[in-house]
Amino acid sequence: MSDDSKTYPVPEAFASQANLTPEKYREMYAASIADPAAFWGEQGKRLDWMTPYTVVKDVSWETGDLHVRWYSDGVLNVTANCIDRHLDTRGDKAAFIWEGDKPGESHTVTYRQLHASVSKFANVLKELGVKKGDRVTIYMPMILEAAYAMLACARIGAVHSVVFGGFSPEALAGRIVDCGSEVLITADEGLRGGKSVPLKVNADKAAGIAGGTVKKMLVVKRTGGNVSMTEGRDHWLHEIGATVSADCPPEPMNAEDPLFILYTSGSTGKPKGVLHTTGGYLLWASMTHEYVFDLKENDIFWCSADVGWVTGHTYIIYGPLANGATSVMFEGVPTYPDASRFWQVCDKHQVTIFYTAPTAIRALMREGEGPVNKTSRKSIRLLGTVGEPINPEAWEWYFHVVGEARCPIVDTWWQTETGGTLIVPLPNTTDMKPGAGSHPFFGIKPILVDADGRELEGAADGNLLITDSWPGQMRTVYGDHQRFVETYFTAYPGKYFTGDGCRRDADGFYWITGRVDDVINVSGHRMGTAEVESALVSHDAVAEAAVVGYPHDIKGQGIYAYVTLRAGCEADDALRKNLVAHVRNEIGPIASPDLIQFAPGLPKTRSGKIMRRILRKIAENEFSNLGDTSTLAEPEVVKDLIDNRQNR
Ligand code: 6R9
Repeated sequence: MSDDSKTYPVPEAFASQANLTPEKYREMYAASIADPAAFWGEQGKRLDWMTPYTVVKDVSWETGDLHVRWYSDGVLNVTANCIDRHLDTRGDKAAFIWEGDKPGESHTVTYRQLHASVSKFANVLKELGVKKGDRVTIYMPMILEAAYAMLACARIGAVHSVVFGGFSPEALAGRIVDCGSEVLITADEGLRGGKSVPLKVNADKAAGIAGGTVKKMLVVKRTGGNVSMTEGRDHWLHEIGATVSADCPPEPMNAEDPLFILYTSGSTGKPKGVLHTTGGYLLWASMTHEYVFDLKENDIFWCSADVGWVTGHTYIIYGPLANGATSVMFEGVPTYPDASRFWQVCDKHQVTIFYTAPTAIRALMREGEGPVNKTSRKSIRLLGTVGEPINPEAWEWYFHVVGEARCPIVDTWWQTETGGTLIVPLPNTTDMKPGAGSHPFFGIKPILVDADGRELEGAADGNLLITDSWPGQMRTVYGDHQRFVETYFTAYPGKYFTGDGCRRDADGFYWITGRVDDVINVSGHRMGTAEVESALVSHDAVAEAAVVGYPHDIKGQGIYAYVTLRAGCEADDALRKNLVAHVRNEIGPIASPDLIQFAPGLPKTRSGKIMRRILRKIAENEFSNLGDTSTLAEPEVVKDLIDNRQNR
């Protein structure tokens, strides 16, 4: 359990060199709230504009006329900001230090080299016919070409949609079709934890499922594994790359032109294409990266996320590069070849700021202190976490064992939708409470409300809303503005509903308590229960399925599936295995159910709605207090569910 009263002061050695102070934070925060247009007008100057903006904020959160625009008459290019403007002063500085899956394989890319590689890649895309505004899907392992591909799109004004390399062909195809992406960039194979991932094979299957949408496929050679190339459609990057010039001027983009789409799970329906635009997003990425991580010119920053998630977009690519920082890009996994890999990489590259997910911390914690203690970690001065609430035990371990009580921890709360961090204990501005997201970033006004939308004052527990826009906010759901309005602005009109529950303690610290909708957070990855359910019912044996989360030691939440079978189907372990394989096939390994319970029936209301509250309680092993079950159509199904529960 979290303990409100347990606090740690910022370690002295850190405090004495920190960029911020509590006073400075208070002053800037007050200014950002008192006059947002003036504050953001000033902050916008951290970017280089081809045409400066005169309008700062043009936002309405009224459901009838919902629009979010920042710096809307400004013109800029993201890569001019992330690369070109650093060339004079940082041309020979490392932009990326790439560390391969296999220890010993690493290399460094300077800003000047990055400029050449991205320009070439952009010219390759032009050769393939990609134009400003076109959508390009990127399905790649964690290799530098993934970064080049994203930046090449931004250079010519194409809109990238990165799909995590662990997603299945089905999931990839759905995302390709949704945004009408005619170009797909992939690699022959990925490499993770010593195993190869058949990306090109998956991409071929996805192109087949997407039925003619994919006109061109650009393939990067990573492993040299054997793959088949479709004549006329598929091209090797190294072949076209050898023919194009390394000169590609950055395309002038309006601040509100789309930069990328990133699909994320919600409580209903298929994943939505979260759309971010050029100016406001880049500003948010850059500013949060600098302030949240106390950034200095000589830092070596490492965010261990995958570029397939928003954390990779903002804190591997856009934030660090906009700030001219050096960042580590890691192809592998925390436990390969063994559980000290993270810390060995920190020592090897002298990482100063390390940012990872609670699920990785818990997995490493399970291996004990040995793998940590055999490394030095002296270079590290700041630690960060993201993706899910961090339990105090994991926080303490991260602080004491990994950071030797020397490094503050920034627990960054944010979402794909928010573009970058919104709630965080900014370094050296506050005492730290293990597990607390703590305080709002500049310009962010969080409030807590009860189920009826009444604002709660003081110490309270409720739903977390944000009351005003910030530049990094998503602009729409790609192709479905109404869904944007309905998902985020309808339950509490005029305010942004985060989908998260949150507690504010008596000292004013915010503690994120987790999703209050039908989204579960498995190892920091968002899964809509509806997606897993629809994958399950697409199996011939399944009549009906209901999926809920349950507490899981390492993953944070595990996936618990209740399944009713069609008549004549045998409820046995073979079918269980079969269903898990089916879901992996439909969505990907991250959606694999951890527990499957076969049930003769599911608890439903008389109007036929599945009572998830009851299913959640049983999955959590808290069935002694199921609340009111009198509205159930068939109350007796509950007894069977309890008797046959899997989570004992
Ligand atoms: C960045 C990212 C967003 C959801 C979010 C919340 C959970 C993220 C958290 C956290 C507690 C943190 N979440 N960071 N919960 N403390 N520091 O993860 O984006 O994949 O869209 O997930 O993750 O529930 O609503 P995304």
